[in-house]
Amino acid sequence: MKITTLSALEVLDSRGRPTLSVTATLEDGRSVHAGVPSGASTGSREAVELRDGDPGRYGGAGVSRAVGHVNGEIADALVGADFGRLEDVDSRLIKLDGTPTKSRLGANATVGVSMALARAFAVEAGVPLWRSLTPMGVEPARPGALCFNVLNGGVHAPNSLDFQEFMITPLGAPSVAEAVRAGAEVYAALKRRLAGKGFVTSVGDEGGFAPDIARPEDVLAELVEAISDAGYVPSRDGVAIALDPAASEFYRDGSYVVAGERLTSDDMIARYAEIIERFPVWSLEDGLAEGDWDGWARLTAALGERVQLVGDDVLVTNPAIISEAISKGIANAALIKLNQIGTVTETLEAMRLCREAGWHQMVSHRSGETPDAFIADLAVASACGQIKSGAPARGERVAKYARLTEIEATEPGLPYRRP
Ligand code: 2PG
Ligand code: MG
Repeated sequence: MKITTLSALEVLDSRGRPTLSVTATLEDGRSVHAGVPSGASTGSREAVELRDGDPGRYGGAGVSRAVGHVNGEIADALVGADFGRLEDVDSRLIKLDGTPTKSRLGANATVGVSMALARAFAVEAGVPLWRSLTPMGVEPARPGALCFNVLNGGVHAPNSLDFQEFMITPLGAPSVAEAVRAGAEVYAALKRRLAGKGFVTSVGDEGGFAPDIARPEDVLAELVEAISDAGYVPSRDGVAIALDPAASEFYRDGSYVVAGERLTSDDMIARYAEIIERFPVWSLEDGLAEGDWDGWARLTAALGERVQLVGDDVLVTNPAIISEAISKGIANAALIKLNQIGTVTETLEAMRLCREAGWHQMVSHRSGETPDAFIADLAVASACGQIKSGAPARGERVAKYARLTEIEATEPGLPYRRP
């Protein structure tokens, strides 16, 4: 596969911050695009998102240097070269950058190029992206766990809620289309409930409501009611709940600060045990902070049999860190975000390691998004069964659910995988 042009533009993401839009042209004139996502609650060991730091533009958040790298050095290296596989493109990018964290060219530059070129391979082969991304030996599948983030806190919303994401997962839905319907119906029921109690129903960065409720248990109680109001059963066979407290964000001086209370790792574990007892929570992401590996080991030992424990900030989609965590019994599932590692190939490698260890994987958007629905295809290709893409509302969030609905409609024979 050869490309004849490669270029990037500085465009805005869903938060109104600059990001990259990458375009490549194939030899027959067809073009492919990719939009680069951007996080707010980032892990410290993520690949480096290159920002200009020029206070005169976008308060320093411009990405013109990353854009320049795509249009210059990266285009020079890739345009006209004949690549047999995406792995060859990605290893070229990794070598060209030359740093362990992609800090020279910027992981925002490399991931945009890698995603665009993944699409170029699919277009050239005349197959959908998900088929072209499917690793050898994997049977692609529609994800049976769509995690809709219906209530936002933490750094994604300006309320007093410390936990970042309260997601509903219609695990009992028989199809993507029915899961989307359940997600939207519960979202609407939750809006009615919150409005009825006098809460504002404005939304956070991922489209979930952002009422000023401080205690996570109080939010969970509202969610359970909203699920029932919408006519579903709040359970692991009906509509269940997934949490991402994003605990690194409220870990201060060795304590977790939740609704004004200072808690130890063991207090947090006990609190989660109670939460799992009282509410239909099936998945808990970043329950403890990225640096608290001892706490994570105790959390995994205590709750790992009862609930999915997803590592995000602690693992950052990094194959080396995931391998270490697997060997140390830290978490039992990984969140998968392309821009945390910076190429599609390394992302697939992280997923392969998880599969081989019997770990689940949840493919994820970022809180800053574009309309690009790449992650929907990735979830199908990897057959991981799980995806989170924010609320069942707002264009940049629903683009991913819409893509899954489209894949389901065009390929009804694809197996439907529940975690
Ligand atoms: C997370 C993500 C996505 P961010 O913590 O899982 O929901 O947030 O992109 O801000 O890191
Ligand atoms: Mg997270």
